Amino acid sequence: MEFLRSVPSFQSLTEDVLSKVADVLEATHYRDGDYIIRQGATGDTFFIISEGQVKVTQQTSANEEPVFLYTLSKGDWFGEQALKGEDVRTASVTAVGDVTCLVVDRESFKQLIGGLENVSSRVNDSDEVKGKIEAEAAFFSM
Ligand code: PCG
Repeated sequence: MEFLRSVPSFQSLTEDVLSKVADVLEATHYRDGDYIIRQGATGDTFFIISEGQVKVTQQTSANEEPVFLYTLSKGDWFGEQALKGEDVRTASVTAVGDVTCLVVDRESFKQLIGGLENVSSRVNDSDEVKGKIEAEAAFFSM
């Protein structure tokens, strides 16, 4: 609970919602180099980093090397893209050293976290990715 309360993006969640999140999440451990998420795979889980660091990489076309995008660390979260619209992972996420993530399933994410403005609209996507995500969102809301 204390950790969840300290996550900046969750500041606006009530104690009640936070304790529900605490009830449903599962702590999962990863070792250096483990793939937590593979781009292109389907996925229905949301991750909050409680220990360690992860690396986000993205391949923009099939014959190109993945490009390094970000390092995320304790208190950061990822995996929300596949829970909105299409369930395809838009980037790969790998562990850098030992990592512990708190994992939330799609249904709980939708009920408890998905409505947060700062979670539903990630600002750091490239225009290309943003366009793709918006197009998908528009398609699925028709
Ligand atoms: P998802 O479910 O597509 O799986 C990969 C995750 O990487 C993605 O959700 C985001 O949570 C996370 N991520 C972090 N930074 C970026 C970014 O710049 N672009 C994209 N597409 N995903 C990012």
